[in-house]
Amino acid sequence: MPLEPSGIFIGLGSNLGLGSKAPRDILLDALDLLLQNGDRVTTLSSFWSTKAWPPNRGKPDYLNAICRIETADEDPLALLQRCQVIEARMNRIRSLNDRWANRTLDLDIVDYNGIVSVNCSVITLPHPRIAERDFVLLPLLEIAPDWRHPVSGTLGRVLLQQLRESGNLNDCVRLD
Ligand code: A4P
Ligand code: MG
Repeated sequence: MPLEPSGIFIGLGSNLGLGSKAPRDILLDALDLLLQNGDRVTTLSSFWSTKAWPPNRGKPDYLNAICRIETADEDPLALLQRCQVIEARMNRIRSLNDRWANRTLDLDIVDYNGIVSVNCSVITLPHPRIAERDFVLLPLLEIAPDWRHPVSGTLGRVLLQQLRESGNLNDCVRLD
């Protein structure tokens, strides 16, 4: 049975300030810039303070959130490009030698209306590591409690429970 389109969800993350801006200011600016691009933010999760993954590498904690948006177009690639322009405006620097480098802003398209595009070189939908990440699932389930993984059809809350049972939790604290 085909899944109902689930909406467009963007993951926001930051573990590095920019000048006088703290990660929280950067995420708020990013939401503003999404709006200025015509991407209407309809729902925003809480902000979560999360331990950097992979663990034990001395990286600062992240601030993570998820928003649901509505776009004027129906084009995931165009959305990715808009997200990358926003990342660049926040001085996102991609490190060549550290895959998990600290970053001022990471915008990931977590789910685009349930589209599945596995192993595409430019964009992978849904984002490939959702099921392993409580820092994605926790805020996502806040705003979409009945969300299902577009590939497996498994409920997000079941994926979270599986993470709990495997002991692979990341220490996430919901902020007010
Ligand atoms: N790309 C492909 N598919 C997508 C998509 N669905 N959304 C491409 C966004 N981008 C997508 O991304 C690498 C390439 O993936 C891009 O060229 C894009 O075209 P990137 O943003 O340059 O690099 P990245 O962010 O390091 O990669 P990725 O895969 O987004 O990394 P992750 O898996 O998000 O890991 N710990 C905590 N606590 N919180 C975090 O948010 N984030 C990361 C980044 C590591 N540890 C973390 C967190
Ligand atoms: Mg990214």
